[in-house]
Amino acid sequence: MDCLFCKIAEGSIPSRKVYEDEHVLAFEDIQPQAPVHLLVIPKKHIASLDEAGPEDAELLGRVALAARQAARDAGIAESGYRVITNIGKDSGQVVFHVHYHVLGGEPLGPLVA
Ligand code: D5M
Repeated sequence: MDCLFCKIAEGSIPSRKVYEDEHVLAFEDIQPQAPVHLLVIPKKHIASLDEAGPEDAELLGRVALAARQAARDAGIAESGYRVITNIGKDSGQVVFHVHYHVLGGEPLGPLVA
């Protein structure tokens, strides 16, 4: 499958990893939109949250907890941060492998300008 984040998960495309376990990887976004901008993915290919099934519930919980841990490790947990996932065309999703953006390090302003 020609999926950029699958290749990052398997290590054939490099990334700046900040967290990794058996199921989940977190790495720095290549086009940061905030002083801290991380991406957290399941290693399993799921195109978007809309494609996830009940069998993915535990895995997605792991992704959420990894996002929290990555935020703590990046030093943004006390001041606050945002976790978002884009789903489909109108959201602007460009990589079709579930990823949670973790944004922080400055006041972020409204979610939609
Ligand atoms: O966001 C997809 C995000 O993926 C976007 O913020 C850029 C980021 N990106 C794209 N290629 C890479 C690589 N190679 N490393 C790290 N980050 C990357 P979306 O929610 O799909 O719009």
